[in-house]
Amino acid sequence: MSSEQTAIQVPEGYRALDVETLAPYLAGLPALGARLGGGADDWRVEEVGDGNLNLVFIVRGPAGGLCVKQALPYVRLVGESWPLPLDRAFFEHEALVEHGRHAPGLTPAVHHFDPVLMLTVMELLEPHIIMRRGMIQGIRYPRAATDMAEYMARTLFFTSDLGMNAAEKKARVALFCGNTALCNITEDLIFTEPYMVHDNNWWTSPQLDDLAAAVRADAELKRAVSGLKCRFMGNAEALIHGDLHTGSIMVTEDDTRVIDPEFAFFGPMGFDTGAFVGNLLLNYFSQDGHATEADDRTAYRDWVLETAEAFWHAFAECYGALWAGRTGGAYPAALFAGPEGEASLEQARDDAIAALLTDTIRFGAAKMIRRILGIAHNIDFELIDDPDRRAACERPALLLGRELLVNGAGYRTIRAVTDAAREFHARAGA
Ligand code: SR1
Ligand code: MG
Repeated sequence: MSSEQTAIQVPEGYRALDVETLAPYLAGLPALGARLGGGADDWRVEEVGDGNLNLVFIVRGPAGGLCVKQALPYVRLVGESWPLPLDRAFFEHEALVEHGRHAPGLTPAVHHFDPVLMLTVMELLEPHIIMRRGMIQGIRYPRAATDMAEYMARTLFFTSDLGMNAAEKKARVALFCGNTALCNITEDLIFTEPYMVHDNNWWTSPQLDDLAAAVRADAELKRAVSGLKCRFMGNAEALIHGDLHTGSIMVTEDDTRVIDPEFAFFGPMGFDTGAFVGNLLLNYFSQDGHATEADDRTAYRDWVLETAEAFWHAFAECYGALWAGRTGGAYPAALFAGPEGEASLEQARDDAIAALLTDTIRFGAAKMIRRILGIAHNIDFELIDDPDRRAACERPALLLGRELLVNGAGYRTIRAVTDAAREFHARAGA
């Protein structure tokens, strides 16, 4: 637990629900009851949360289903010894609604928010599964790259100073500044703890002891990650999701929905784009650990990198097109009139997208490192039972993370990044 975290007061009326008490609660909300059909006795409730923080219930009735997510006043992964404010559910609901407005069809529909119980009732996404779980099984998602590109281009553009009125944006920045506890988790768990001796850290040991020690002794890397942390803390560019790994995406082969924006605040756009790319790279390196005699996963590994490339190209195109259509207060049309002005504006847009690629690469790299050395790991690696086999996958991922975090500015295209992944993978197998 961080020194900044203190005991949390639970507001009057708050109680954590369970499989017995959720149905009577929903029965008191007729609009939700109607979606389920029948009465409380007809509803089946399961608790299915497998994330680090919250309770998640699925409720099914004769007419349909619902998903209910409730914040617990502590970190579920650790227990009551790590208190966590319930108001993250408020920020999550705000972000879900706002992102849903900007990226229609790419988030779950929200049916209800309870500000006392800190729970949100949403559309039950079926037959969707968590993208990370599908990728571990080697399932391809043909729409994921372009859907995620559209989600990020639209949510980031329309909540930035390009797409939003200045006064309105400042009011939203002020509101989301309240999500300090979750920002603090990111600041500690991603940008600080993996680079020092800390009780929260763990890794595949003893196989990766040498790399963990090398990271702690790496002054250049620590300088780079601290600079990045400073950008995370001080750059209120857009309303970011804040935890956009492949566990926050639900998919079928023809539908994509982004869930769980409880870490949302106004931060650097590259933190979201980087989360997605960094987690694709982690999955790429994990594939050898899931290979079988029937499928060595070579073709799937290629698909994962092609997805990262397709994502970035589609993102740059969609974000660039939005910029061309509406530049808001930051680049006033009056300053860019005529053919020369238009060319100059195009240059500004290309420069901004190039800078965003650098942020994407470096934030993505920080996310790779934290998932191997920090407190919260990815099942992409954790489901590889044999620790030698797991470490053999994690080692090149960690080395690439270090390279991209320190030298990310030198990678001018997404293809340069995926080529580096291929090279680090090949070198590890040699
Ligand atoms: C203690 S919470 C650890 C992680 O879980 C969430 O998914 C975020 O990634 C956070 O950093
Ligand atoms: Mg989450």
